[in-house]
Amino acid sequence: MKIVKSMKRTLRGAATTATALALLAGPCALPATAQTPAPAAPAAAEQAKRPNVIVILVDDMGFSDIGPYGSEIPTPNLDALAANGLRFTQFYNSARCSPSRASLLTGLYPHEAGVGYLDNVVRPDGAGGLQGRIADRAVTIAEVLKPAGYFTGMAGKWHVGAQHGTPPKVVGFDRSMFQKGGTYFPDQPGKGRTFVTIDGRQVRLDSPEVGTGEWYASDMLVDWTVRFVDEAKAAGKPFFLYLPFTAVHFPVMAPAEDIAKFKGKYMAGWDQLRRDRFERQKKMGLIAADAQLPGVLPEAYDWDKVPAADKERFDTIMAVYAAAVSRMDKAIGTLVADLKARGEFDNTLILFMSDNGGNAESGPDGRTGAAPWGGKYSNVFVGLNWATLQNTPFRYFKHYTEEGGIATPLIASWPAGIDTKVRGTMVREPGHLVDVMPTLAELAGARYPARFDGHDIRPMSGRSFAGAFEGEPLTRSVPIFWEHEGNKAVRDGKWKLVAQFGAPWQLYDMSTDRTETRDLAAAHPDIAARMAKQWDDWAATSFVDPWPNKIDGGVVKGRLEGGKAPGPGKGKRGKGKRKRAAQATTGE
Ligand SMILES: [Ca+2]
Repeated sequence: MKIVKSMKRTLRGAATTATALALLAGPCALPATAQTPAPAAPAAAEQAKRPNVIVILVDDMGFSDIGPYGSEIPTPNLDALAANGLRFTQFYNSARCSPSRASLLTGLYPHEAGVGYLDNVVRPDGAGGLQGRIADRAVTIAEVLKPAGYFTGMAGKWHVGAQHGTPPKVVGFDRSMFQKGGTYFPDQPGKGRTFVTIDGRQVRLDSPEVGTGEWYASDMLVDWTVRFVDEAKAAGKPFFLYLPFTAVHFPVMAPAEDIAKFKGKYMAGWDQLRRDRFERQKKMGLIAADAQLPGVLPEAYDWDKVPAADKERFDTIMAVYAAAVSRMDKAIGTLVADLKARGEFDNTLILFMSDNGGNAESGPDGRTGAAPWGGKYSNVFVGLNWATLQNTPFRYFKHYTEEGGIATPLIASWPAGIDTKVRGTMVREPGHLVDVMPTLAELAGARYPARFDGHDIRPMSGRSFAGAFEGEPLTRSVPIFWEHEGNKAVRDGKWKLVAQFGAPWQLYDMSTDRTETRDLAAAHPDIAARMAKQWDDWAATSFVDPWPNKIDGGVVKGRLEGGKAPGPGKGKRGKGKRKRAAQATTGE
């Protein structure tokens, strides 16, 4: 705790000065050249106590898919981390894979970081918000912590511009092992899936160098992470490790014996299971007792009207997904056990998050591909109905800026650093991925630079949440912003303004209506106008260009509706490489 207090003196103590505001807040208020204060060098004894950090990012997992957030899927290892750490009730991502990852890694909003869309989309003129790579005006957490003496490593899905010049090796990671998203097994077929990249070197996916035997990705990635822990210890350094899991992105896969454990458990149907999750969330205090569960979209199916054979198909789809969540939790248990065996668990800050909400792509029917579903040749997409369950109690999905698209669990575990008086409690102030950089820079005693590698660096857009570890209230001087595919939102205190592409703004009072059921835009036009201007000003200064066309994000009418059964295995993934944002449909 000494180190936290020491850093707080130097960083938060300066928060009343203009320069420190650039460090802790201000996405666009100050020029990129604003000088940020360097914290005083911690004393040697305090240096030794700086935490190790492991940032775990799960892919396409909904808000309520783990036990601490109301799931029926057993996740005992995450339960334990939450019970002894902190749960954030209003933490946000940026609605989609690449944008969220860029934001998490840089402490900037996606467009500021150069990755306002998936990293295969690059604007011809290059320098704005769609560069398909981490922009020169950004630095990664690895680049900030490494000069402070940290060992840096990552294992998992990268998805922020390896093909455009920013693989992990180039942006501060001492060691890296990355692969295409959705890679679960060593001999899984698929374009771009035949190799992994280890420290910049392409290695066959089924090479023993990647993992031995018929590995499953969650286990294999934890093995790599623990290897990096050992390398850091051998070097006598604290570590920053980034663990972006394959799980639970499409094509969802899991070992057959795990899928078998969940078969039949989803025959209760999405409607009942959603109500069950909602009741658990209210009971645990995650959601207000008087919260309203929003109605489902008109594209969703009424479970009671689904034919029996289709119910079995849907049950299997969700069993595959539940198995993938369960195995991800089991792998986290292995990670925790290995950290404990090395005496490193107590002083390791573990953060657990999802990069976007549950995914409705493929519409209400979902997809299955070749049997056995969940096996290496299959192509399971959960679809809109199960995604609605996954995002309980919120509406909409990955791609969208309603709460279902952007709300993520955040679990923080750090036995040596989180005060005993707050362990097991919930942090209720809003936060965003942009807050991770300032938090880690503070705890590591690292300096966020004003210039790096010959370029001016934008001030961080977030603020540290380290105070929460001591039970301090968290304040925020500027709103939180979103834009993805023309879907947009602003969160300013208790108010949230949100709109889908081409639709009018809606206004919600999140203090009384977190589930966005009562639009107050007409009742408070002054507040809506003020926040719309906040968004416009932010977009104008944050490289956010107007988006050209509507993307459905999986909210489409299914084939089952109207009496026609879904196909046995519409095996095709989303359309191939998109060269232009205007052609984009679905993707990682
Ligand atoms: Ca994702």
